[in-house]
Amino acid sequence: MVKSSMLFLQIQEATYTRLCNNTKNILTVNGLYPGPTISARKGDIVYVKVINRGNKNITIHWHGVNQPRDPWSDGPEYITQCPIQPRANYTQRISFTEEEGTLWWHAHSEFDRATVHGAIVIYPKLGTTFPFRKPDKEFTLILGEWWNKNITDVYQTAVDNGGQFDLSDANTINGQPGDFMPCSANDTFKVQVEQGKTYLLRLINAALENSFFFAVSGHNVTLVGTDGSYTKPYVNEFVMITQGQTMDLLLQANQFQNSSSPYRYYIIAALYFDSNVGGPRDYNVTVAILEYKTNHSTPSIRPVLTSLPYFNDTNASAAFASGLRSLASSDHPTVVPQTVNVQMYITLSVNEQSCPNDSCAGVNGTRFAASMNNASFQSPKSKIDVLDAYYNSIAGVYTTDFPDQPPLFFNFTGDNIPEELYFVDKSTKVKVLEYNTTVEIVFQGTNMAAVMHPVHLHGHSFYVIGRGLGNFNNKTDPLSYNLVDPPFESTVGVPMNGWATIRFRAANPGVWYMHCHNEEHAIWGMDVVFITKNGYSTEAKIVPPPADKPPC
Ligand SMILES: [Cu+2]
Repeated sequence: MVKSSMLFLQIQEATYTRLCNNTKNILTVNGLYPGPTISARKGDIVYVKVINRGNKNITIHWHGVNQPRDPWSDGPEYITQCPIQPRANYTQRISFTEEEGTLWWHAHSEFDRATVHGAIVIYPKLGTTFPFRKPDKEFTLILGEWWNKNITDVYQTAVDNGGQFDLSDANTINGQPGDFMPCSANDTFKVQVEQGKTYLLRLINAALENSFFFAVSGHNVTLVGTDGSYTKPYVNEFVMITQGQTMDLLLQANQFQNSSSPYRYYIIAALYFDSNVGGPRDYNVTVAILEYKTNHSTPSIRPVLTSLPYFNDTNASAAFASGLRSLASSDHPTVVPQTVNVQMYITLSVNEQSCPNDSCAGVNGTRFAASMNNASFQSPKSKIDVLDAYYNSIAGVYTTDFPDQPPLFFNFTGDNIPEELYFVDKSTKVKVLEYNTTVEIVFQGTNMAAVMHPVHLHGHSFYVIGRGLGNFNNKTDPLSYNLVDPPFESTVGVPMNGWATIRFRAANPGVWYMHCHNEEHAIWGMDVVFITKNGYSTEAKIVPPPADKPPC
C-alpha cells in the first residue's frame, strides 16, 4: 500500500543576520534557513504544493529522487518546467521508489539554492530496517555558504559582466558559520550526545561553489550510504563530499571515557579545491560542536579540533573515493549493467565567449562559458521548456546532435590546449536514448580550468565503476573497473585532470538534466539533457502532464 501525503512549501522572504551586522532578506521556504526536512518511507508518495510568495520566479528539485516516468515534477527551470511565478503555485509529486537514506531538495533556478534548500530523509519501509544496527538518534548536517550580498545580485552581476561569481563570505553548517567566524560563536550549531550511543549523521553538501573535507574531531565516522543508497560500512577519519552529494555516516560516541576526558569536539568542514588554476576561494573553515552530556561546569573549554587534509590534497580525496562500495546485499542488490549499448566519452571544460570590445570580466575581457564535449548548453531561448517541446513535438527548441565524443582528441590534461577549443558557441543539444538501453559515460576532466567537476544526473542513479587521474586510457583503464559492488550515486566528483566512468540503464522515460553541480559551471553551460524515449508497455511510458504545470 503506497502511503501518500501532502506538504506545503511556501517560498517567502525572511530576515536573517550572519557575520556581525549583515542583516538581509533572503528567500526561504516557510521562513526557515535551511528549509524544512521532508521525511518519508521508501515507497511513499509525497505531494508538495510549492507556493511562491516571493518576489521572483523559482523552481524546486528533489535531488537524487529518480521520479520514475514523471519528469514533470523534477524541477530544473526551462528543462522540465517553466518557473513558478510570484503568487503562483505548483503541486509536485515526489515518488520514493528506490531511494533510502538521505537526499535533499533545492531551488533549481538561478542562484536561489544558496538559501532555498533542505533535507529529504527516507526511512526503510515499515517492517524493514536499516542494514546496520538502529542508531540511537540522528542529526542532519547541511553544508552551505553565506553571502553578505543579495544572492540575486551575485547572480545577475556575474551573468551581466561575464566574470566569475562572487565568492561566499562564509561556509556554513546548518546555516551557521560557526566559532571561527566573526560574531558567529553564540549561534554555532551544537549536537548533544551520550557516551556509548550511536548516531546517524545525515550529511548534505548544498554549497554552490565548494566541495568539503569533513570530520568529527577525535572520532572516526563510518560511511553507510551515499546519495540515498547504502554502502558497505567504510570507516574513515574524514570524508570528502562534493557539491550535490549526500552521505549517511555512523558516529560512535565513544570518546568520553571518564570525567577528565574532553567532552566537546568540533565537527569541521573545510574547502577541498584541487586546482592548477589557483584563484581565490572561500577558505573559511566552518564548525559545529559535538558535546557529550556531562556534569562538567566549564563550558568555556575549547573543543577538540582535528586537522583535515590540506585544501588541495588530491591524493587524500582520491584515496577516500576509492574505498566506496555499494552494499550489494540480497535486500539491497547491486545490478551493474554488464554490457553497454551506448558508449559516451564526455570532456568537461571551462571556455570563453567573445565579448564586444573585450569588455567582459572573464579572461582577457571575454565572457566565461563552460561545456561538455565543447557544446556549451543554453536553456531554450524561446522560454519553453525542453520537456514541453519534446512531449508536444514542438520543433526548433533543441537539436538532438549532442556528440558521443569530443570534437578533437588531444592530451586533455596537458599544457597545450588547441586554441580552437578556447571559444565555444551556445546551443541546446540533447542526447536521445532508446528505452532500456545501457549507457556508459567516461567523463574526462580537461586542463581547461582544471578543477574537480561534480556531475549530477537527474532521473537516475548510476554506478561509478572507475576513476583515475590523467587521460582515460580505453585499453588499460577498463581493466580496473569495479562491476561487482561499485557505489550507486547520482553525483560523481570527476577528479581534477582525471576521469570517472559511470554506467546506468535508461529505463526512466522522460527528459533528464545532467550538469556540473558547481553552480557557476552549470550556469556557464556545463550541462546536457538526456531524453529517454518511451518503451512499448504503458509502464514504460512517461505519465501525462499535471494540469497545473506553470506557464511560461
Ligand atoms: Cu564543474
